[in-house]
Amino acid sequence: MKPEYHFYKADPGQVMAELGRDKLIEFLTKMLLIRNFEIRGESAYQHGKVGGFYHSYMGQEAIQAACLAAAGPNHWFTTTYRCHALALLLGVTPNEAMAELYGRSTGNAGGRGGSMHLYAKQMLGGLAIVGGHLPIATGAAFTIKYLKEKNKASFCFLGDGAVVQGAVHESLNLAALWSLPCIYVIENNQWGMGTAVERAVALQPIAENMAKAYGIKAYTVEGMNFFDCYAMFRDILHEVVETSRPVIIEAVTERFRGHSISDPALYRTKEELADIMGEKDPIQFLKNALIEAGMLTEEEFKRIDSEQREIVVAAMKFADESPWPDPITLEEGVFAPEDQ
Ligand SMILES: Cc1ncc(C[n+]2csc(CCOP(=O)(O)OP(=O)(O)O)c2C)c(N)n1
Repeated sequence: MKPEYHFYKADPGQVMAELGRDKLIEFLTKMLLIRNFEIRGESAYQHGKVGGFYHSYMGQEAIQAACLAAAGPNHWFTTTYRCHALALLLGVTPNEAMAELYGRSTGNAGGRGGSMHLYAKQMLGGLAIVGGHLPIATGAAFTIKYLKEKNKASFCFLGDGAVVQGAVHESLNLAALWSLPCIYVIENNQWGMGTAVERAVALQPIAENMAKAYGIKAYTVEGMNFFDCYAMFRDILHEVVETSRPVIIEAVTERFRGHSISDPALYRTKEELADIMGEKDPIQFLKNALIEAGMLTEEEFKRIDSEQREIVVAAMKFADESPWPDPITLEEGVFAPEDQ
């Protein structure tokens, strides 16, 4: 059973008026790029083109898309191994991202990092140790404060499974003690691998309860609702840069796939999935709202979707035709003191 959430709600009409049609279509397009990237990336994996792990962001697109729509890219960002969307939103091209999944030298990390380790100028990772990126995000918030940078925050996305990890609590404690402009976003997709959140986290709602322990504010939002996420990120960013106090957000969402591509997710029923992937789908939700508001037609939606599919298909071709990293470069980019 879901806990009693106190959701941050927005007026969709107000958000539509504020963002305007062009921006809304721009972010719907980005969400469709992410969706198509994940669908085709998975199929490339099934065809043996992608090695390692594959964690799909399908179902969660509204959260990071709305964050970027509200805050823009001029901040620090960190996330987990479920990192394709954030990289694409921060300007990594589909070609670079796909080539990284394929392990090619033209990839975003030269083919060394693979699916879990994408980067951008403002994105410190794509980091695979659960909870291990919170100290990095907190450190980024420290630099903002130390350098007295204005209108800048450190956004840190983590999963519900990470909140019981020690590094998470040490980070929150320091951020609260030192008043750091860090925005911790728990993307609660209900599962940490195959473990349901209520079997892993003792006190729920998560953010509301955790925040009390550190004397900071918490916000909870419906993570599949682009409008609510946008308004919340806009307001919180304003508050955080004014006060330099950290904040915890819980974005309640669903992942469409298993934990990773090798997880058939047998712990969920077909009915549950159909419910999540129907009208609750964040892309369908935004599409329906825009059609209802007269800002989009079904034909336009289909055209945008197929354009994004073509971009991703071209990225797969680019990746497939790209060279493997030269073995001579193996030691490049590796940090190790020379005399040891
Ligand atoms: C320190 C550490 N422990 C365990 C793992 C193995 N592991 C990888 S993902 C994961 C579950 C994390 O779930 P959650 O934080 O809810 O994120 P989600 O995958 O749902 O996005 C675990 C236990 C790991 N990578 N790092």
